[in-house]
Amino acid sequence: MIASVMFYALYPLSRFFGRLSELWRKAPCVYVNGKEVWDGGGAVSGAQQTGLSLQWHSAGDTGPGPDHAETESPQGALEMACMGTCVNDGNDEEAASVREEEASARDPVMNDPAFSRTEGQTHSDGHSCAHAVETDAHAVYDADRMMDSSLADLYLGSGSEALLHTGSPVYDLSALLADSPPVQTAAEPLGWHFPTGLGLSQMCCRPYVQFPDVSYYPAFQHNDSIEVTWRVWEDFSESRTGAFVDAADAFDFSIMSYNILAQDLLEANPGLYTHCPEEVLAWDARLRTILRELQIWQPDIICLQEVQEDHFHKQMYPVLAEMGYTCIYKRRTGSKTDGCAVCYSSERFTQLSVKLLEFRRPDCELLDRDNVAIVLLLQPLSAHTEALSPVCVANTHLLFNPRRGDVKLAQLAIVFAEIDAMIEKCRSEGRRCEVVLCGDLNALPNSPLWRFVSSGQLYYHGLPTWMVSGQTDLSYKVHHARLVAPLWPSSLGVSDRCQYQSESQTAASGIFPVCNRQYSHDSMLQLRYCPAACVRPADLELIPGVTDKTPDPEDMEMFSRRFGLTLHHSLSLASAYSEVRPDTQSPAVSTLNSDGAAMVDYIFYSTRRSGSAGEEGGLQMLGRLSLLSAADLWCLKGLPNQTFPSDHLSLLVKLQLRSLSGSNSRLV
Ligand code: KL2
Repeated sequence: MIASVMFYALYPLSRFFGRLSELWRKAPCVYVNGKEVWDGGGAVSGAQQTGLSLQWHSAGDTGPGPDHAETESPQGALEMACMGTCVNDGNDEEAASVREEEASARDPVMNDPAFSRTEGQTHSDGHSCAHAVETDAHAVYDADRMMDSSLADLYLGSGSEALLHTGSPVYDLSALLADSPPVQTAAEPLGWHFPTGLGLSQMCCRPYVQFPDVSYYPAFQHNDSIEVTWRVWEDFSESRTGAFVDAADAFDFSIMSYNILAQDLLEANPGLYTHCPEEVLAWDARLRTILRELQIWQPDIICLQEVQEDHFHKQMYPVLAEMGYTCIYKRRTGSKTDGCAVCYSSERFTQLSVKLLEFRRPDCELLDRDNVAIVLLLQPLSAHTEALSPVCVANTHLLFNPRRGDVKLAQLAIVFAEIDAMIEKCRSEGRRCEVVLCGDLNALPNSPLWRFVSSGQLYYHGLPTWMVSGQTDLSYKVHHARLVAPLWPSSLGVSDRCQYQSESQTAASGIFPVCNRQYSHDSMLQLRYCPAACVRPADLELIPGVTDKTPDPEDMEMFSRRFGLTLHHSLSLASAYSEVRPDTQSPAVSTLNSDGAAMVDYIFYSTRRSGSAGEEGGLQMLGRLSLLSAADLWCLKGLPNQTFPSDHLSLLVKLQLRSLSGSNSRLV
């Protein structure tokens, strides 16, 4: 009794004195991505980074709130409490892998965890959180356009003025998000961090408040520096190429790609989120955080994936419409309840045309999956609208199945064909068209699929289909399904240059006049030299002059000319994000779950190939919101967490479209 009375009396007192004495004593320095953003009124500490994990609280939780922000922290609500390294035990990797394959008639045994090849990215690889706090020299604050000044104030807290003048402060999403906490466990004690979930149990923690003689934890060392790693705005506006462009001749716009994790998919794959406390998985909380993130950045164009139909129509669309967006939604075919959405600011763009693509083709055996895409042609609106090229925006979520690179490539080819058709349409009107390709491609950087997008060609002949996306390593398998020409039947109407073929072209090519597997004799004859047909079965009896026939080189040549064995597209695209973080060289990831982490989301934009004519064209990247490494994200308890509501991070870039000096500019 006496003990508890003393506890209740002493606890608030000790907190009070603790806070007071904090102001007196040299407070710990706070680093955000290596930059000191707050020294608590004390002297700058020379101490360098320690391992850390993060603790943040709601405004109500920590006490600072708006009126305390000045004295407590410029982040308003960001508090650091626990230090030490979060070394994981490495035992949970297998346990989490309970994914079921997407309906795959041809690959019924899909148990391999996706992303297993992304070495060093899984949370169980013993990464120390110290990796997460290396410095980021690229953090530059860019208030221009990305948000108005009132937002900036809110975002950076009341200290933003000072920060703007003293160096390179960074965006701190949590400050905004925390100001009305979407998810909060009421039971969580102030400043204490009790990690939950697999692999996080060994995270070292320490209390925010020190209890003299009561704490089991080591005393707080005031010369310890505390570092916070965060997503920062990386400014490339200085390094952009080409001649200086008068602001009046340029149209800057921001575009976001974001897989928001459909609630139905989350619930269908609980094994992927075993590390998450229940409250961060609740849809209501995630919705609030997603909308808040959109409100913070207000991208001019938003490309969303995994948008559940009912959630979009009932909950997201009304808010987005209120924010001034026009939205296009396309649900996946079949029984899946999610789809893609593109929303654009009606003030900044007007729609010239739109195409909703379904990749499932009933008459084509290969294309039997339910993924979709949206391809839009948008006209930028400004005082010089007529001088601005339209922008073709494509948004897709390609098939997940790591084994089915063949399907992914065919789906992607349809997207490219549609983009090509839009470019052609512009060309016929004497206009150039720029391109932004966004989405979750379910393929890793440097994978064949990625290289195809980036370089415009892919020699695919003989490539095992699992290798296409780089998500998994199935090299131990004896039998591999391989890519052979033709990748898809000509009845699809898409050539291996990823362009729509007219019916007459399709007929002229003479292969597979119908896609319902009723092939004419002539069609079959044309396939006699395709690589698959040239494989000699091991047990084939040798009958001289009959079964020993090897194709004559000229015929083979003719065959490979017809089926180039190489896939092409005619765009020149650059990826806005690189596969490593520029500061730390650690792999940047865009998605993370219990199975691992990887970069699968992209924003590609059209560029001019260096040295090509029409050098003045193409889009320029002015900046982007940095990604994080897997280690960073595990320090934030993985994804989704209280701040990042999906198992993907949003990608956000700012691009510049230059107006044309004449109508003779060439197309991409
Ligand atoms: O990887 V994703 O998550 O881009 O975030 O895209 C797909 C997967 C998404 C749409 O199909 O649902 C997830 N194992 C794990 N995740 C799966 C599986 C699976 N078998 N099937 C679908 N998804």
